[in-house]
Amino acid sequence: MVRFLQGLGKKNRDHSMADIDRSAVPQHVAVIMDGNGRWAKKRGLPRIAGHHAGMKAVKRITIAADAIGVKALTLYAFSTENWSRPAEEVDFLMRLPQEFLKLELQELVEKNVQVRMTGWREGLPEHTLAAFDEAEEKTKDNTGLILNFALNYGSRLEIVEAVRSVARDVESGILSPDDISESLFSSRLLTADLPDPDLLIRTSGELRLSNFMLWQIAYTEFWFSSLFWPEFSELDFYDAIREYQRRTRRYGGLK
Ligand code: V07
Repeated sequence: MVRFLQGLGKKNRDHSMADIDRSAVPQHVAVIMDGNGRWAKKRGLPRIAGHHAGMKAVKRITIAADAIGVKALTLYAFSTENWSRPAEEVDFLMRLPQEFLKLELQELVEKNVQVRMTGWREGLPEHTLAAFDEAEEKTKDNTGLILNFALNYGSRLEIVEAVRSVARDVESGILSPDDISESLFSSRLLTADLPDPDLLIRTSGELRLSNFMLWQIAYTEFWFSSLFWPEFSELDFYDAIREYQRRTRRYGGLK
């Protein structure tokens, strides 16, 4: 029954890209790609099969975001908390950047996409970093969509590190406490070179932030989907975009 309804829904949304207002596309969309393990369990598959299917959704949503002119897409791929998962699962996850880039890097280069990472390099395996470094190098001059992977990222630690960096400058006399402003603090975060997200999407029905961009989401619109990440389609993405546009439309008149 659920399948049947989803199928119908898709049919009805066939032209959902057509009514997106291209002059009001969110600049930065951030996504918590949740539900890969549960998607696999539902099908009697191992969790890693869910992570693999999740990679296909990464490709789909990257193309969908690029197609409507989103400037930056941040995907939460691995949190600082995810290290507590079984070693076998962590090892598999750490090979996904390589696998994804082996399949997709050429097309990303051709599509003028710039690949970036938000997170700590320390702790990531050498092979993961090497794959990412190659992608970053090959796309560094691209001027299209910024495809930003949050990898080994956690927001509280990011904030603590920013506080440390400001405190060091105060201690050494470079800064006075009166110089500390919102924009100065933002400039010490890992996301200093990105605008704050305009829209945050979380899949799989969980209604939490899970230590993701706590400072940056102060004014962000939230969109929660009950779909598991591997089944999240470009049509679902465009639903989120249209709802974002509906919510923000009145600002022009009322702000
Ligand atoms: C990962 C697939 C998507 C669902 C969420 C968890 C599993 C793509 C990447 C990736 C990362 C960096 C990069 C290129 C690709 C990735 C991890 C997990 C750790 F430069 N998907 N994906 N990285 N999953």
